[in-house]
Amino acid sequence: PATIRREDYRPYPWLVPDVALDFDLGLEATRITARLTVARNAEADASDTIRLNGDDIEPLSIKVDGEVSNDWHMDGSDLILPLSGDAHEIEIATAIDPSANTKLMGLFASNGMLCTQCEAEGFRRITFFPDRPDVLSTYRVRMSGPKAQFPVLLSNGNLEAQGDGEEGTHWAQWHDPWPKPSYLFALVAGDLVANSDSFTTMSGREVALNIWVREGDENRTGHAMESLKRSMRWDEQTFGREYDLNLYNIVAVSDFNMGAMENKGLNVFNTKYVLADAETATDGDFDGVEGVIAHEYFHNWSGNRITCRDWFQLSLKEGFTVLRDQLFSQDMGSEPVKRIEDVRILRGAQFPEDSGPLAHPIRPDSYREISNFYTATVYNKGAEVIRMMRTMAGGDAFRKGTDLYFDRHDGEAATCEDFVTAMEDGAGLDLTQFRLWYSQAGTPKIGVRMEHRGDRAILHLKQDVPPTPGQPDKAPMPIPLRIALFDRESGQHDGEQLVTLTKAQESFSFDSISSLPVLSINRGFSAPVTIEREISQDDLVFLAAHDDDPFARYEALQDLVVSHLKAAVSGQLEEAAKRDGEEAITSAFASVLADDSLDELMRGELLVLPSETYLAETMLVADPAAIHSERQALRGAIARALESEFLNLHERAGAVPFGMDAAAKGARKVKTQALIYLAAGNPDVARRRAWSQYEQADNMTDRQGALMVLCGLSGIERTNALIDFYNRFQGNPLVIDKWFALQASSMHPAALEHVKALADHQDFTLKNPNRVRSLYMAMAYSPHAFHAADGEGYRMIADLILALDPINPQTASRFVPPLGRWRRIEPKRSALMKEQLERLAAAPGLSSDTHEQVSRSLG
Ligand code: BAL
Ligand code: ZN
Repeated sequence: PATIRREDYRPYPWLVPDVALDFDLGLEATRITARLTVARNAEADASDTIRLNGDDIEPLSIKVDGEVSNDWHMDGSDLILPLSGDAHEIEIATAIDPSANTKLMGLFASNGMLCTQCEAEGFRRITFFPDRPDVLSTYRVRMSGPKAQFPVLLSNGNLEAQGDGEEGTHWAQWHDPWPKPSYLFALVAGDLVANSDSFTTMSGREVALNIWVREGDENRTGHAMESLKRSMRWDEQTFGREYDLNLYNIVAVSDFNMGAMENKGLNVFNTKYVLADAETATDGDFDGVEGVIAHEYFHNWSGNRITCRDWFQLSLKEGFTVLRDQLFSQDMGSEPVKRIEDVRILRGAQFPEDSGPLAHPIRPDSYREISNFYTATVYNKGAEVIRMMRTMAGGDAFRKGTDLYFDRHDGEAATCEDFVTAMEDGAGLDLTQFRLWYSQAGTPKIGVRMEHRGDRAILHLKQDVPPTPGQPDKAPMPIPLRIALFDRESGQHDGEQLVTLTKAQESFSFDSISSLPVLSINRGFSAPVTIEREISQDDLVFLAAHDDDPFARYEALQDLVVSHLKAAVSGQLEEAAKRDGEEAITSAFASVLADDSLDELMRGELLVLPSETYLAETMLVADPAAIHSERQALRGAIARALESEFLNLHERAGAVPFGMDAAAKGARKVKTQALIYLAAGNPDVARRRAWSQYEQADNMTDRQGALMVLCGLSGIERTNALIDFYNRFQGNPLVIDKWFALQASSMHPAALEHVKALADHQDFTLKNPNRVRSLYMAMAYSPHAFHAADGEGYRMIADLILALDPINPQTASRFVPPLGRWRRIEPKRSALMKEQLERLAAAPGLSSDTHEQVSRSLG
């Protein structure tokens, strides 16, 4: 398809106030009759035709104002109808085969049920429609189908009527009173059971809550239900947002491209983000369920009540909703730990995007396939940008800004500009320069130097926003940095301050400072930037031990490790200097292990080494093999020096009984961390400990942690644990996904061979996105396997893309970005990566999704 540009936006010439849809349901044949009332849009240029988008469908019959029309034509896959009057009724019939819909966009079959996914452009695969987010309609949906096969019939809004039909059929009619764009339409028909509950809103309205799953899964929906109720209460208390229907349905499906979808009143979820119990889900899975349930719920206001004018504004709803779910999870658990996890995701997924060929601003200027722009940049950097506004405004003023935004734009399809303006008016900020965060891509690099003169400390800051595709020159942006100046003697500071760098270079002076302080900067990760500070190893050790901002403390430890590993990987580190570095890091880790003031969750975070991907990101050109071996060597050195501490930690944590409280979760986290270190320092001890942790586990967190460590080691324990795990959980797809992923991402030298064998396993299928990701995404993001020196990892990913693309292009295109890193990898591997991209580019019949990613990656 052609490139679509933000600047070309025009309002749609027609309003479509009402839509009536009639579905005659069947897994292999579903017939749809759509009736649209249309009226001229006075705010748009007049047109004597109407363009209705279609994709892979044909009109079976068309009526205008009740009369059969033959006066239409197709323009590509769009339907064009002449319309002469000011208002009309259009009726169109289409038919589709949901069982053949392997793209999982539009109406598709999954495990004998029918369900929909319409964001971003799936509705056009059901019927012809102005499939764009600024056309808002109320929907009435009638569906009928065989009662035995589809006892449950759901759509958006409220159930108006239902009844039995002829020959074992039944029907239901739903009405959604809230005008919505087509991407929020949903329909589900299947044999499902519900976990039902209710919630009383702040104005005293009772809302019925249902989580629909396949029979047998209902006892694993308790955590999702509790998370939903907590989200509803939190959004009332924190953002003043109340739910607006008397019914909230969630349906879990096992074949799904995304994590979940916020359709009005009828969320459709990947089972991965609904089903959880201690036996089959890790603590991380529980957190994932809570976060995604909250995210989709929060969309009811940030996304549904106020939607996006066009898809360039995607971050308006996604960035804001990610921020809202992050703040919610911070409030539900440990705020600093959640912040560290979110920054780790940003650095692992978004920083590489921002520094590579796919870099784009959080509000992109052009696209060919919008599905390629559901990115970490739009979501996670988008959240960081709004978080910066909150930091600059303060919590209360920020709330005034969001209140104004919700009031002003309720019921509209809005823009990012609308949000920023509401924030200016409501929170009292001047965001003139700040708007650059919406238009400029690239992660700013902040140079930091501290100077002491007389009784003043002077902080010298400079910023550099690197060039990105299509944006060679950047203007300086406002960078809000929370800082503290520590006195070396007392280990204290006089209070945190916010400095905002607005120029390319700027100095900030602080009075009454008697000696050169130790600078703690970007506390809480107040700006999504890279800090390049001139700082000694001693000062980092100081901050790693003393900083009272937990994020900054974590960061000091990370910096200590990153600077050491960068030097080690460059090969410029003398043996003695290497030993000094290892000793400094070891002693910092010893302090972390011994610090009684830390809770175990935080200790667990502090013990995580920077990922190989993040380390590569800090280097202009990375050698993945050198990074892997130096990182493992450092881990081994720490582990050998602190073996008895890690053994003690493993034992102490192992004695904590199972529970879902923070202390028990923390114990599980450090338990597996201890095993990871022991595996690097003393594999024999680790193997025995891991096997016993595996065998004795009464929960998935411990079991998976032990299996992960065993997967990276050789020996009979590895084989036995893998066999046991498979047999124990056979028939539970989400757990079998783990079994695939643990092997594919393992530290084992033969990981790639394991992936090849697993691709032939009876349980492997390209038709299920979770399964594909569990094997191949795990491998593509495991640098050790993906970057095999002979290029086999690259070949395998390219082979996968070619095999998957005809089945599910949206999921296939997601595998291109790892290959797109080729310019930042050492020359030999770089050439092999590029070769695979060129092979893909030359492949006939590539989908537009994958083609766009491949050509941008080579461009
Ligand atoms: N809107 C797509 C899924 C999500 O971000 O919630
Ligand atoms: Zn979302």
